[in-house]
Amino acid sequence: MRTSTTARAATKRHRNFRGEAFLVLPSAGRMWSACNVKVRDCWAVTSVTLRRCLKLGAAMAKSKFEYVRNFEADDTCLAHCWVVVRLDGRNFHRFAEKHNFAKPNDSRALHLMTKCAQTVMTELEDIVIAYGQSDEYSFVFKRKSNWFKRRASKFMTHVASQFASSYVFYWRDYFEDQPLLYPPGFDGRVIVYPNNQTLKDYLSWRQADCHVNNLYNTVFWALVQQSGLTPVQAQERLQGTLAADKNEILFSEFNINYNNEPLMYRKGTVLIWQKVGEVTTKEVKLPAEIEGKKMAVTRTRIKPVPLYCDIIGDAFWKEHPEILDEDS
Ligand code: DGT
Ligand code: MG
Ligand code: MG
Repeated sequence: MRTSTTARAATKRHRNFRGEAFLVLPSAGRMWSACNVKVRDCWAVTSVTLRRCLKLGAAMAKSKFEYVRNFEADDTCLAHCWVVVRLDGRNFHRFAEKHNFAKPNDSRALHLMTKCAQTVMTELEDIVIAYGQSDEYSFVFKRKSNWFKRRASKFMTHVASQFASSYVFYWRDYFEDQPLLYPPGFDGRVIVYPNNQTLKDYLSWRQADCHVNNLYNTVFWALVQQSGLTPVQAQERLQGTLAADKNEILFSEFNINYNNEPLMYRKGTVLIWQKVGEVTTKEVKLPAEIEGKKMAVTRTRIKPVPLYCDIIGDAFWKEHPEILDEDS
């Protein structure tokens, strides 16, 4: 193929998702695809066609429509602050009913949420810790992250879409006998915290919320499922009661010591990066006498690991100082 010297100099080689090579012509950024030419088809493309593409590109670069870019809001998160993205299931009251979630806690649903959060941490960049309970998960990006130039909309939409697609993708691994009846959705918000104390207070607030709701729900459903009260009667019975009263009802009427309830229900799930020894089997190449044999090989990887523990007190932060490290 013969092309003009200018066209050849400015033309770049790229590959598409099928691995096919393309020549990308220099034109206005978003119009590139209109001018792409497959390398293997290049013999059929005349320099006239290329020149036409270049003219179109130049025209688009100076488009009178370009000014609309200025309407895009600047949503850069303040430098050196913690960026938190919190997701919450949309109308999960209904979703839980329709999909027969166990009450008040369905361990399949909670583990699926955690699997999705692990996927988010692994696929996206710069998340140092995540915390989840009920139908929500919070993701904390490191203070000095420059991912997508710290644009809030990029953080939020990437987290929400990765989480939602994972929820559908992994559904069957956790709900073998329960088909997914309709696509779930998640809302997202971005909150910026200026220092370690406000970030720790944020996470404490979410964990305190988990505790208050779970204690209430545990007694509420015990009254309904075991004492036969209607939901309205159970609600009336619990009106005005304090935490101590609820603990007492659980213990005296249902022989339940709330402190012995599973930690995942009482504390929620914390995800942090930890070294994990992974055992894999590998075909051994050498030496010749054991060739073809499989051997167990242990490799160390860093993965988001779930912990079910208190994050309100200082002990957790003293044990894991790297999370709040200045340079994390
Ligand atoms: P929203 O967030 O305003 O769209 O509305 P919802 O319905 O998602 O309300 P929200 O987020 O305040 O509360 C979470 C709901 O999800 C709550 O009604 C109970 C339900 N849920 C979450 N996890 C479980 C579970 O493990 N078992 C059951 N039965 N329900 C759960
Ligand atoms: Mg919700
Ligand atoms: Mg919620």
